[in-house]
Amino acid sequence: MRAERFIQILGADFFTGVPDSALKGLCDCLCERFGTNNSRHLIAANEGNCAAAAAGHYLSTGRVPVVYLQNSGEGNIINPAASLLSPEVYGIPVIFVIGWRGRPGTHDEPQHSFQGKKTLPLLDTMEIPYWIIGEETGEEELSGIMEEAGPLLKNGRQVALVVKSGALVHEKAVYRNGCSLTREEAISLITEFSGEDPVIATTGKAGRELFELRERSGSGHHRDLLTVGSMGHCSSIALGIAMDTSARVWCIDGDGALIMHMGAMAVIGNASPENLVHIVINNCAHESVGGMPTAASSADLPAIARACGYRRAFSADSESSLREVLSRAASERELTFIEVKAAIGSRPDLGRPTVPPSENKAAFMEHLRSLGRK
Ligand SMILES: Cc1ncc(C[n+]2csc(CCOP(=O)(O)OP(=O)(O)O)c2C)c(N)n1
Repeated sequence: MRAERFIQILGADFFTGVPDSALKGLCDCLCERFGTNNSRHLIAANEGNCAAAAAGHYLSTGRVPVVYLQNSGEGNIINPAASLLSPEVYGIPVIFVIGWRGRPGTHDEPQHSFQGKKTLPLLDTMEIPYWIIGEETGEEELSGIMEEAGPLLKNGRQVALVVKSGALVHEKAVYRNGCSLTREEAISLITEFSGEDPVIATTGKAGRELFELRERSGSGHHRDLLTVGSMGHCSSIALGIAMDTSARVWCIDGDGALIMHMGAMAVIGNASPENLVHIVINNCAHESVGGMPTAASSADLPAIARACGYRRAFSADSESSLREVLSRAASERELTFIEVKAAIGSRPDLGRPTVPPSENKAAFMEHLRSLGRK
């Protein structure tokens, strides 16, 4: 179905979400039609924030909002769904549109397969009725679903449309930001300076690029934890490691992920491990799922880091400036934040990690042991 028609049939005037590759057609259509971060369309920090913003919209307009998310974000909506939206609390109607990665019977990455199996059972547990939308779902069928959903929404219930990959189509949007350094070039430079130190990469293509760089150089994968899922948490994983390990720990974050759980920065700054280097590849986009904008374009990330207690915070936008700050980070021991202003994009032939997460974990732990504890 055309995403445009899907939006019309839902009949909402407010959409908020975190972008998803399975919902790319819908995300591109919303960005093109409404822009972002205004009263019609908000790309929020995380899916829980979307549920809350949707509640705000309902409270002020009485109109039913739409929250879109990848099923990875289901966990993030559980708390507001249970303690804010629930008919047993405020009873706020919301239409969830959930991209279904890891759908049973299809092949997907390990971080999606368990969540894929639990997508519908979680909705059952939350007493949220759902309908499945596939390529075969026509406009009439969707209109029928919305008619069925109407009385539930009127009674302050939430409903979900669980969307199979590619069911909603739209012309592919291209997102640009004027930067030239690529994420892959930045990661390659980081590995020049990180040597044998552990590297924690964020969810999405950053980890895939790191994996391929190590493949190409034949240097093995034992230094790297790829954080294939758990978006927004790589800096907290790095914090947990840095507090125990004597080696310098390099965290390669993304701006979308950083913003998703930005509260971690306050805790990292407060704990201030002297051996942590927190690098954010800032392309102002959720590049891994299509390039839709994040809120980073209006945020001064190094200033936020400094305000949170990071001892040093830098910004680099070229190979030479990045080299300079990486060399400082590698030679001094102080909690350091580095923003790398990067282009939106990646190689079309970028592969996926061929080492399963369990093997990655075992080799990584062995490597950490060899580096010694604090
Ligand atoms: C909780 C959760 N929500 C959404 C996703 C889908 N997702 C995977 S990567 C990604 C974009 C990450 O953006 P950013 O951190 O800026 O890194 P970039 O892709 O730009 O390198 C998203 C939204 C996810 N994996 N988990």
